[in-house]
Amino acid sequence: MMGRNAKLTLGALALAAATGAVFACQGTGGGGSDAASRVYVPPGEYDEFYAFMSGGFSGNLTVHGLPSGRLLKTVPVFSQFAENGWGYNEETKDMLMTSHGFVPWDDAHHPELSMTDGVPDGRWIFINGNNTPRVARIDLTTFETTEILEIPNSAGNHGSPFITPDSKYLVATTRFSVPVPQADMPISEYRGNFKGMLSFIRADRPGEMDVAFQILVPGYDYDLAHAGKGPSDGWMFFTSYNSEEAHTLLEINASQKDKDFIAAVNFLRAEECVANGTARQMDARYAHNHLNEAHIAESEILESVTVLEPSDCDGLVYFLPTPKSPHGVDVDPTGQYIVAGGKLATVIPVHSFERMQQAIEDEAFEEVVDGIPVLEYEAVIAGEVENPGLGPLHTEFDGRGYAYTTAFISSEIVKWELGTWQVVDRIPVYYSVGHLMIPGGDSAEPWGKYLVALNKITKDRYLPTGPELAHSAQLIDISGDKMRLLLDFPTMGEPHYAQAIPAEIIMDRQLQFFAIEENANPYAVTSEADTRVERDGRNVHVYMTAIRTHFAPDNIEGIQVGDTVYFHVTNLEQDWDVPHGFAVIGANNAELLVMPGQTRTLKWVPQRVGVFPFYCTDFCSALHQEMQGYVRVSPQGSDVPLRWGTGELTQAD
Ligand code: RUQ
Ligand code: CUA
Repeated sequence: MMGRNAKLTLGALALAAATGAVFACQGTGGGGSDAASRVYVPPGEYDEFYAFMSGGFSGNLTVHGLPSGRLLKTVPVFSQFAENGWGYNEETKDMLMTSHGFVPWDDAHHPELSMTDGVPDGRWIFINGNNTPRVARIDLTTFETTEILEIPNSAGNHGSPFITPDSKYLVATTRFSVPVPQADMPISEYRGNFKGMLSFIRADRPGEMDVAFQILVPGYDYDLAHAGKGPSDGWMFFTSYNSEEAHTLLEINASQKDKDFIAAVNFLRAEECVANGTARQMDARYAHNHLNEAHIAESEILESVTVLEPSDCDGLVYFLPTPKSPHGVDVDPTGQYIVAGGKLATVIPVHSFERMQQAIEDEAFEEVVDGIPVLEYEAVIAGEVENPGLGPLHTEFDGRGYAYTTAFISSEIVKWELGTWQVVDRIPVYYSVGHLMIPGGDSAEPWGKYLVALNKITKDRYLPTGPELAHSAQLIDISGDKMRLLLDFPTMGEPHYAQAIPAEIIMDRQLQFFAIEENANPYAVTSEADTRVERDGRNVHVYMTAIRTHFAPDNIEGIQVGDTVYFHVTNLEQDWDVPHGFAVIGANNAELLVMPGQTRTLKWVPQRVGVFPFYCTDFCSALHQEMQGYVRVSPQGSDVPLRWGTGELTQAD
């Protein structure tokens, strides 16, 4: 009963925080007089950081500049995106294939930059799909999703895609335990029969993401993860809740115990056990998709996966008792401290990696669960941060010895000192903050100048826009002793997590156009002389080029109702920032947006007789409006010959 009452009180506080009542007396502004100049990026100048925000239920990733908060780009990942044809055009739709078929949506939570020596290096950014378990790689020379791997034996890929300091592995955990392998069984038989899975994915070989091994663990809910670094490199830490193994009304039934666990996994030990033949191969079905050399998606279904059980591989997994339904787990820049965000805890527990190793050596075990030793809390804890705010969730670090934790219920960021565990500052945020982000703030070397609070509830912060408001990010200056709120800016979808990197690390690596002589698309044409239309039964292939300011061919005749027409449009431009678009009336997918030097294909099935225009959708030049053409569609079986061209039409043989 006690737990239940406590929860009601927390609920009431959450409501108060959400409506701003808690902080009404403190005002809702921020900054001070020079806040505007701190975030002002004069026209023509660049932002200092790229920030990558997850798009939550949009399935996308958005790119913002900091400190301005300006939206620079939306990168479609687990979604179809009509703005540029991603997931609609013939070259990219296989990126969204899964073992469940075509799945053009997901719930994207945690962007994670690749790292070298524990520091973000700007090669790639990864992001998870929560719902149909997937991880994606985005290439940061093109800002394009180039690879997606489905995760087998997983349900709710939340704790993902946290990466090792050398980018060798990223991890993926199952939030929901399920029967492994999947089976038709009563839900009431959850306890002991449903299992969790911790997946290690080889991440440092583009185009070859691969589940290196999975670790079968008890049927809890595995929530988040972070890799060790420095002395703790070689370990991965995962939070879990529901160690009660409840299968219904988790809000009550999974909050019974004082402590749940952080699972500490020695993945170097896992590599040994796999090499020793301790693992087994398990049947599975999961998709691996990537853009090949021709920049075309290839999708394959994989059929087996390597699974390790802790009871067969001693020293692989240890449980660290952690109060109370922990959510985030964050490792400080030195790699010594492992910080948990116990959603319902009254303190922030901080474990010591050194003490953990000692406890393992001393066998200071409370018990052993499914072959996994549970270390004594007192033996591993380094300290507890008192008075951390209500509902601590996530922590990041500034590299100067301070940690910053979000408090969801009391809507604040709490700054505290590593080692003394003393709270040194706190600042209200608006409202109900989930993640926070400091550029490099989960790495070995944070760029600790700004902090971005990613807030769940917006309420009165922006002009109202009906029932749904944009989510709100808040930029906070952390360069001094006191945190200062500088800026609010709206975000797309629900940004759970974000990461940021100094602009100079990636801006000079940007690809400005694709070299036309390297275009390996089988339907590419690299000169207008080669443009043509070919009929193959009911399929018609249009080999088309676009250059300022015309398409070739721009007139096509001899198409028939019931044909499937593929417009393969090659953009012949070899210059930066000159995409051409292509749209045709009645296209029931999207337009194409074709980058310079690239080929993209739109499928069109004309339904009626007539003469139909197509046009360029991207304002590419002064005569962009002239960039148009016609397709003549005749009845099925018509004797109108297949002809195409610009000016006089050429006829097919
Ligand atoms: S999770 S706050 Cu994926 Cu914390 Cu959103
Ligand atoms: Cu090409 Cu507008």
